[in-house]
Amino acid sequence: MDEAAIRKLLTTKFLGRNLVILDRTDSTNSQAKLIAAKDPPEGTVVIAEEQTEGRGRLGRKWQSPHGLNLMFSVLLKPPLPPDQMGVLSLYAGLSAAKAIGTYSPAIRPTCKWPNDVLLAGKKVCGILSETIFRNDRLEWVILGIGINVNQKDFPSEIRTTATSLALAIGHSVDRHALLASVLGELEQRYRYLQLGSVSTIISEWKRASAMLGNRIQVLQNEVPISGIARDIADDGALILQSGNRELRLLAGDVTILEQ
Ligand code: BT5
Repeated sequence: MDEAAIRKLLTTKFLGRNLVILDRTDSTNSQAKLIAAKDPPEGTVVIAEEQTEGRGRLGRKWQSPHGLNLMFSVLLKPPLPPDQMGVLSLYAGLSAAKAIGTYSPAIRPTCKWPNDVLLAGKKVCGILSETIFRNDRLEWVILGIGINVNQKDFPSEIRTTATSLALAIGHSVDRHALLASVLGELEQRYRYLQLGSVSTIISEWKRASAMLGNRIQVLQNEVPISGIARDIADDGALILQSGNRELRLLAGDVTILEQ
């Protein structure tokens, strides 16, 4: 990634104005956490060409070869109460989905609760949102975003579930432009977080979602719960109707059973 090329394309005021570009690192989220301790400007972005310990949720791995995809972390300080942290993954996924969707009218990226963006049912982007609290106050949010951009072949464990933007549209994509576009989409929606107007983000997320109204299965601590995905609450919780019970789920892995 070339810093000058990114700067030329950036339309943002603060997001990505301080850029840290690394060739090979453990995890951009871990690096962002170290940088957070040094009082960086809000909107600092850490990018890597390769991660040796790229992370998903619950200690899972994020796999990506060198130089083909986008892996970056954004440092933000949204004035959100601790019980609304669930909105952050939705906010980041929605912004990534909007940027990905500009590449072709033939593709329609959809958001899957809580942290995925799908293209034709396969994962093209994952979000890892982490927080740093000091004295019970939210100090930093680290939004880690991984997007499969130009990768054409995937390791066997994820071959049937992963896809890339290049695979979906049939040609490679300039990663600098996609990064600038995701940062633009994030910044555009950031004021809703600043104003505490999370419902605006949730409404937009719901319109971009592929799962509301559908029968799904949610895996929580290895326990499967199935039901109809009814709604997303203002704290980002999934409202699942399971039999005659309505459950509020704060985390889990969703499989869409019927659309
Ligand atoms: C995620 O976790 O999807 C969050 C991924 C966040 C990655 C970014 S990259 C920049 C920043 N730095 C980091 O260290 N992380 C963030 P989760 O929902 O738990 O999904 C993880 C699962 O997705 C794995 O267990 C695999 O099954 C699958 N997976 C791994 N790599 C993938 C890929 N490149 N594309 C699609 N699926 C993948």
